[in-house]
Amino acid sequence: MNVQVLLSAGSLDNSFAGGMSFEMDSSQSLEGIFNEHSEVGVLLPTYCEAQNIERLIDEIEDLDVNTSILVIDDSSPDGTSDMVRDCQRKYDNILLFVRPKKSGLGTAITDGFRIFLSMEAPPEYVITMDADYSHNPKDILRLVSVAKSGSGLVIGSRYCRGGSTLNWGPLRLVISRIANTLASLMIGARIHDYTSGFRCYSTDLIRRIVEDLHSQTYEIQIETIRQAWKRMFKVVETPVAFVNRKKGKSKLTPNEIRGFLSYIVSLECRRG
Ligand SMILES: Nc1nc2c(ncn2[C@@H]2O[C@H](COP(=O)(O)OP(=O)(O)OP(=O)(O)O)[C@@H](O)[C@H]2O)c(=O)[nH]1
Ligand SMILES: [Mg+2]
Repeated sequence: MNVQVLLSAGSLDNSFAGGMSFEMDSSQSLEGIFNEHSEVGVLLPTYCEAQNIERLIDEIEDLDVNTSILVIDDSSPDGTSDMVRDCQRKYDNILLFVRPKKSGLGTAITDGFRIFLSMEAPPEYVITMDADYSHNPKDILRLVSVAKSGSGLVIGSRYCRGGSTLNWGPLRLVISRIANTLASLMIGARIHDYTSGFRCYSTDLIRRIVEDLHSQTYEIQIETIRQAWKRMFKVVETPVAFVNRKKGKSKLTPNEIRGFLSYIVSLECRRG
């Protein structure tokens, strides 16, 4: 059954009657229809992805899997939300959560988790992926199938055997490698790629960790692995090819890198 939602403030408890409430303020809105019994929720955080989002949604819809798509858009000035509204006229399984201003990838993912958990029947698995076409939507099926064999968290990995990055400049490669080395030293989860945003989470894992997620930006990627690892969930990798975005601009700014480094430093302080 598909359910229509149009909320601008209040708690999603009323409409979704799920296990967890999700409080919205009057500057936020949730619009669209969701598929009550989807197996896989696909969470797409967007900021200025108007050139990518429609094609990506079309390709996800073409997959042979029962999905609900949730886009978290931060009022992108390029009209990303309107593109998603166009897609909502074509498909009946897309929710759009609009926040008033750019508020960071970390909070977008955590808000998305909370919205899925507040549904009466949350999807069994949640995929997170970039909306810039760096991640191939066809890999979603493989990520889900690995998760089904008992992993709490499956990372679409660029750095394990078989994974790759295409068209990255040397600076980007160095930054990514340093971030991964630091994360590996701090967490030690025996994986190669801590910062990939292409993942499949079991809903059980999300439920267990969501209250402990406090990241504002990109550090969410390692915070989620740390929380999963601490709770002894199985964290595994499956190789993916990451293709540098062809359209739109990167949001990875020095500010974002500072957020990541201060998270790593805070982990070191807690260890010490
Ligand atoms: N809602 C929301 N989405 C964001 C924000 N920052 C980044 N995103 C989205 O998060 C995903 C990852 O951001 P990217 O800019 O692609 O970051 P990246 O993949 O590290 O960098 P490039 O691919 O090199 O541009 C994309 O879908 C972005 O649109 C934010 O503050 N809010
Ligand atoms: Mg990207």
